Amino acid sequence: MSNAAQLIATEQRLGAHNYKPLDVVLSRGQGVHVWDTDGKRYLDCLSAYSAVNQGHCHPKILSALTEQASKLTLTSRAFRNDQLALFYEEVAALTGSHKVLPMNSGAEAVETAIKAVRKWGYETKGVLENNAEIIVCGGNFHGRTLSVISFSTDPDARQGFGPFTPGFRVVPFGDAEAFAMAISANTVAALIEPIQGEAGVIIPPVGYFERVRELCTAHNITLILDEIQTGLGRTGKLLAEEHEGIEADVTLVGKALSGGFYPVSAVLSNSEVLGVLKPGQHGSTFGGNPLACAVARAALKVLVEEDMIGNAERMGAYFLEGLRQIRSNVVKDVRGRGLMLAVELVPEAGGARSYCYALKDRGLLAKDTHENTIRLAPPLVIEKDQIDWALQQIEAVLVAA
Ligand code: IF1
Repeated sequence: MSNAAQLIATEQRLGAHNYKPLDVVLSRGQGVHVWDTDGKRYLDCLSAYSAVNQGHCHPKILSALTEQASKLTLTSRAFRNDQLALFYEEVAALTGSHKVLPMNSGAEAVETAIKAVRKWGYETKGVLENNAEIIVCGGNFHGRTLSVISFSTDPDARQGFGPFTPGFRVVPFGDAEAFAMAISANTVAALIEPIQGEAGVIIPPVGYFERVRELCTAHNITLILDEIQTGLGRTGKLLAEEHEGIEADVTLVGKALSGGFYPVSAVLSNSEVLGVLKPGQHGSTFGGNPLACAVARAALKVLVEEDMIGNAERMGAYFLEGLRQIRSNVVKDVRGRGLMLAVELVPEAGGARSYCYALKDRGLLAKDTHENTIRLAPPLVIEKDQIDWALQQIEAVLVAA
């Protein structure tokens, strides 16, 4: 057995089988490329679900990590550390936020926001204790914790995991009138992805978010945008809300906040929402630790300094146009914003997964989602000739079909 086959067999034997990964065992990454254990190189068109927007093993983030790791890694929030304030300052200045609460995973940031808006609803809006409602959208993906899956509409994510957390109302994504109908006196917040990722890169109709923003303002509802996947340059803007011409009250970021080095997430708030949390009411052992803060500071810095956001906008438009030029019987739709792209196949194509395997054999890694969609989201440092090469591979597998 090859080394890779042995590693796969061991994973199968000892690991919980809560994933079904493509059988490629990676051992190295640099920029837009990753290498498997046999030394074969691939163009990464997933970017760890947009956590490595800055490219694999970015040298400046790496040196921030090693430098900080050799000085101080963790203090807990029982004491202060000399990186946290600087992280706050930089992330707040970049995103125009007034308050920041650091956590680790994306799901934790979502949970944090839910706790904060509920408390805000009781203390500030006057909603009766335990009656708070949060409006969410069908097809959402916000993480894997119990409260978060409580309002998932994906049977796989929910089935067998009840009882669930109450207090959520689900409305169709992109339907502002349905959103308006779901508002009650108990509505404290709306939690929405600017573009639904897991659902297959679903971009809402023009004007949807403008109307949702208006409704939230009119009814004193906190608008929480989950930018964990769409944020930090992925769509060609720092935050995807900029495409909609609106501002959220609470913004959730994670993933690329660390450039993939380390789990770092944050709740960003421009309203009084985070102000309701008092000492002892929320926290995390690792949240806001000096290593996380140093890594996040470097990850944000290179994103801006190296114009990765502008590159995402330009290269995203180029990639999308190239995908649209492909003539294939199996393509149903091509869509995207910035470098968050998707090719949806017709149902008769037999599923996107076999195409992802064909792309893998040609040296391009992409991930299928929702049976028929191939998601394409390379690191934001991708260059034109690399996209040209990717388009050749994608065209080859789609036209061979
Ligand atoms: C997995 C998808 C991506 C997210 C948004 C919160 C979180 C995520 C908008 C939670 C996480 C991930 C997790 C990953 C699969 C993945 C994903 F396919 F499910 F939809 F990215 F496209 N909000 N998304 O997209 O963040 O707690 O994971 O840090 O393996 O579950 P987390």
